[in-house]
Amino acid sequence: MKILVINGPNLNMLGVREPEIYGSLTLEQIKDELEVYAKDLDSSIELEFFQSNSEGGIVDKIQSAYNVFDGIIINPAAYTHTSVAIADAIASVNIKTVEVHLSNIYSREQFRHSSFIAPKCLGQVAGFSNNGYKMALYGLYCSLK
Ligand code: CA2
Repeated sequence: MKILVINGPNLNMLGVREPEIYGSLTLEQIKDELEVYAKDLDSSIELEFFQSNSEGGIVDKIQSAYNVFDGIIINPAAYTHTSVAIADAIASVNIKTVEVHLSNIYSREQFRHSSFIAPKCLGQVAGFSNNGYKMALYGLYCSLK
């Protein structure tokens, strides 16, 4: 089972600033932790990680997943609240996708309460910091196996 994990803009800065909102782990540490979790869950799970600060880069990566990956986990970061292009890309590849947010976007500013991405997804996990990626992987795994 091949799963693509996509992280959007500024998430490469995790662990550097705002740990009270996003947790203290770096993106590299979140990646390492998810690799360990995946191996424990099922040794046949293969993860690939991708981070981009650009909307086009994320759209290109989603398109390239067509017929290659079984599932996608995505934290679209700020593009969650603005990107029709990423939402359309997810719909176009027909790959089961789970949206993840480190913070609880519904307890923050009003503009973070809406997601263009969520309606194209199997589900959404928000507010559980780095553990959200593990929760998303478990949900995706159960729905794919
Ligand atoms: O809670 C999340 O995971 C978000 O996707 C994070 C985005 C935010 O725009 C979304 O509304 C919710 C922001 C990512 C910015 O990452 C930073 C990392 C370190 C320091 C500052 C920002």
